[in-house]
Amino acid sequence: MRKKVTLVTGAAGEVGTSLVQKLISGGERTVLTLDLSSLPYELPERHSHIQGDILDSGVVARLVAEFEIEAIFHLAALLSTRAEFTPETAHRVNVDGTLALLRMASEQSQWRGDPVQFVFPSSIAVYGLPTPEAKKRYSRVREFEWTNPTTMYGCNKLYCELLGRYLSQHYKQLSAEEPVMIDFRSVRFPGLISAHTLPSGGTSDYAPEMLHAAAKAEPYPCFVGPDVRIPFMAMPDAANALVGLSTAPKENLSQLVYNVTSFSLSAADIRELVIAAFPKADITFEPDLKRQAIVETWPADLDDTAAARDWSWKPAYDRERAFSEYLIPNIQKRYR
Ligand code: AKB
Repeated sequence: MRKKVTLVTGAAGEVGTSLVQKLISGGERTVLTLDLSSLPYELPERHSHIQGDILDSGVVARLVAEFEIEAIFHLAALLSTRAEFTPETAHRVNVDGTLALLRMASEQSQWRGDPVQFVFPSSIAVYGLPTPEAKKRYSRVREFEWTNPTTMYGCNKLYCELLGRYLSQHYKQLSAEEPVMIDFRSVRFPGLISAHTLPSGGTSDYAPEMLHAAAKAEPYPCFVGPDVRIPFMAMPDAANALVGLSTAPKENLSQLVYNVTSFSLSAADIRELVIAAFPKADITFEPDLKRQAIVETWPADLDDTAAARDWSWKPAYDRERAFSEYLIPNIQKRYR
C-alpha cells in the first residue's frame, strides 16, 4: 500500500516553509516535501522529505512508486529577476517542471478514479501594464485584464495557468469515456513579505530586503524609486490563501485562477513604515532601471473580490497588523 500524501514542491523556499508548517499543524494531512535542498526545518515523524529535482523523471517516478499523491502544492520556481538572467533555465524549471507534475497528476487522477488536486501559486507578474498612465488608471486589476507579461517568469506563470486549465477541461472534450480530470486551482500572489526568511531572485524583494536590512542595522539602497507601487501580503496570508483555496468546495469555485492581496504600498511608504520601527535605518533609493521597469508594469493593486466571494478569502494581516503584529516584532526577535 502506498502512503497517501500531499506533495509540496519547493518546500525549502519562503512560501514552502510557511505552507508546510500550516499543513502539518492542521493535523489532517501527511506531507511529502520535495526540494533541491535539504529542509531548513525539522519534519515531525510520519511526514517525509525527498531531496531532488522536479526535472528528473526518476524523481517523479519515485514519487508515484512510493506514494499515493492526493494533492500537490507546486511551489518550485525561479523568480522574476533570476529568470531574466537565465531565461531558458527558468523556462525549464517553471514550465517543463510544472508540465511534468501536471502530467503526473493527470495520470494519478485516472489511476485513482478520483481527481488529484493541483494548487498552483501564480503571480502579479502575469500582468503587464503598458504605460505609467495605464498603471494609474487601471489601479485595481481583475483576473482577465492586462495579462500581457513582460518577463520570462510572468510568461511562464501565465502559460502554466493555461496548462492547468487545459488539463482540467480539455481531455473531457477529446475522450469518449469519462476520464477523471485534475482539480486545478491557482492564486495570483502580490509581493510577499516574510519576517522569517529572505527571498532570492524576485523583483518585489526590495520590501523584505528593506525591513531585514534595517533590523540588521545595514544600509539599504532600494533598487526601485520611491513612487513605485505594487500590492503586498504578509507570508502567513500566503499560506492561508493556498490552504483556503485548496479546502474550498469545488462547486463554489466559479473560476480556476484567483487574485489575492492585502495592501498596496509605494517604496516610499515601505521606507516610512520601516523607519517608524527602526529610526536609524539607512534607506536610500538607487534604482536599477531594469528591475524598476519590471515592477512598473505590475499593477498598483489587485482586485480580489472573486476570491472573497467564492471562497471567503480575506487576509488576516492588513497593512497595520502586518507591520505592527507580524513583521516588526518577529524581525526584531530574529536579529536581536
Ligand atoms: C517576484 O518578485 O518574482 C515574485 C513575484 C511577484 O511573483 N515575488
